[in-house]
Amino acid sequence: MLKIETIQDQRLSNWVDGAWREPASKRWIPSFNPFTGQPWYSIADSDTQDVQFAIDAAARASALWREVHAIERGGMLRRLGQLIADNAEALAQLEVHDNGKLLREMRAQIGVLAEQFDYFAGAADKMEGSTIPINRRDVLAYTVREALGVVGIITPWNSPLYQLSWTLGPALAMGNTVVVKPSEHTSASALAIGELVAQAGIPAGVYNVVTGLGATTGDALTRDPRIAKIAFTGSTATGRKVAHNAADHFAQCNLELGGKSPNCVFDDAPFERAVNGVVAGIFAAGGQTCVAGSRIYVQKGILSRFVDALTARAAAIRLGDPRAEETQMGPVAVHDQLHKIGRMVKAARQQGAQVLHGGKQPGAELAQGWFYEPTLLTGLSQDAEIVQEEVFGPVGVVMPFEDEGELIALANDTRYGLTAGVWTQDLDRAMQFAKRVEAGTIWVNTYRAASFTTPMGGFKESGYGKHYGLESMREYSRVKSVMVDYSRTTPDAFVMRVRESI
Ligand code: TXE
Repeated sequence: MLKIETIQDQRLSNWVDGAWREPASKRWIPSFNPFTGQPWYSIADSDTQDVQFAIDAAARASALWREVHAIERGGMLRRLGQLIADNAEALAQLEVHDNGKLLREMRAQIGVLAEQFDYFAGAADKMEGSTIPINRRDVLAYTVREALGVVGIITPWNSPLYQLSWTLGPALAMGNTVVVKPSEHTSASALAIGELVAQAGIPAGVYNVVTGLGATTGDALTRDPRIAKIAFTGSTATGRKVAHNAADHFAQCNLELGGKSPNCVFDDAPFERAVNGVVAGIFAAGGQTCVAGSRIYVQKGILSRFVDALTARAAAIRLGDPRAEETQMGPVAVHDQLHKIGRMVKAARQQGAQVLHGGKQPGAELAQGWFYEPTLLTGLSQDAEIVQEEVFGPVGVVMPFEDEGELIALANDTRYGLTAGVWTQDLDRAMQFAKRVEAGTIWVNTYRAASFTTPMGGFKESGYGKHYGLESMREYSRVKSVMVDYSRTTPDAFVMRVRESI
């Protein structure tokens, strides 16, 4: 399997039909290590021909893979999970070099990914259909769930393996084949999985990776009529383009897009837990997560005490080498993203934001990497850009609220609807929040809790479709109804009537 030592300064080709394939385009794109700010390997800049070549392979393999018995498919996926566990350290190192995630966070995450493949392996042979009573003797009506065909997977740079796996598990378990277009900033781990897929005994062509830019490689993937479904994780703006392209050939979409999630603290919240939850909500992974709790609403009775505690915690966060055990926050994964954060904070300042902590890049010893300080702002109105738009960096905005009614209106005052958190000891209040806030996941006295057994996915402009759980097995399958007439008589009056009406 690819390892950091073997890919350093190398050109990585596409992984198609079970082997490395040089791109027909003959073009390459450098990929950067955000901690050093230096390029460290190149990926193929695939053109339409390269994408079509991968889809050809996936379409051919589709006919075979859907016929492999679900129990056998499950067995192969279980082996893939085991191989991921066996190679956890190498995969973790790849991700850390590619996007600056903390090494210890990646080690934990990859352990969970292995379990996740095991879960979907187990689900492969459990997607039962139903038998349906109908108004006719000796006719059996039943449903089966079958594979969709070729699924296109487009992933972003913030959690590349994680966001690949939440589609890959259910898509393969249901008998689909895939063509993956990882982010041009972080393609190594998706390519590395190619070799593990082969080692797991999964046939060539079931898993394919074409790398390249979104506007060319990604666009070509979403336009191909042989793609039955696109699973896209990324920005809302790109998600809209993907959905338009998919509509042209009636492909389904699963869109996991941006967020501007509210994390809301009532006066009666368990104080320390709420402080921890709010800090982790916005600063985990340097705020580069779709579920970041970037709007922090605090009830007026505890506002100043809570803000003091939060500011002290933000100030204590240790930035540094993502590989070091003591580091609590690594660099921003993508250089343009660093500029975006700086620009949005500057605009917020011009709109009157008070900076409680951070608000700039750190100096001296971290200057070579793409770092931004953990930042807390306050004093902004609800319509400020930074309150309404996703920063995708370590920037939280603290805002006061009076009562439950006002809070729910503020929490819902956003075009996004991915997640929301509430901290209170009042059960009725928590349940009202869960009922009235428009978000795909609600967290009560916790934040960021996620499990591959529980469906996750946004509302509103955060997208549609679900990851995780049996819900995601349904997401990558279609229902077929079958009616079998086993009567020995000529069609009765009922059937004739129905036939005439069709
Ligand atoms: O995302 P894009 P980017 C948000 C976040 C960030 C912003 C931009 O706010 O600042 O998006 O990040 C591919 N057709 N999120 O530019 O452009 C692209 O190559 C088909 C939130 O990285 O959405 C990459 O593989 N594909 C998000 C993927 O889409 C296209 C995570 C995501 O890229 C394409 C990431 C096109 N026309 C960013 N254009 C989250 N909420 O998790 C691009 N791509």
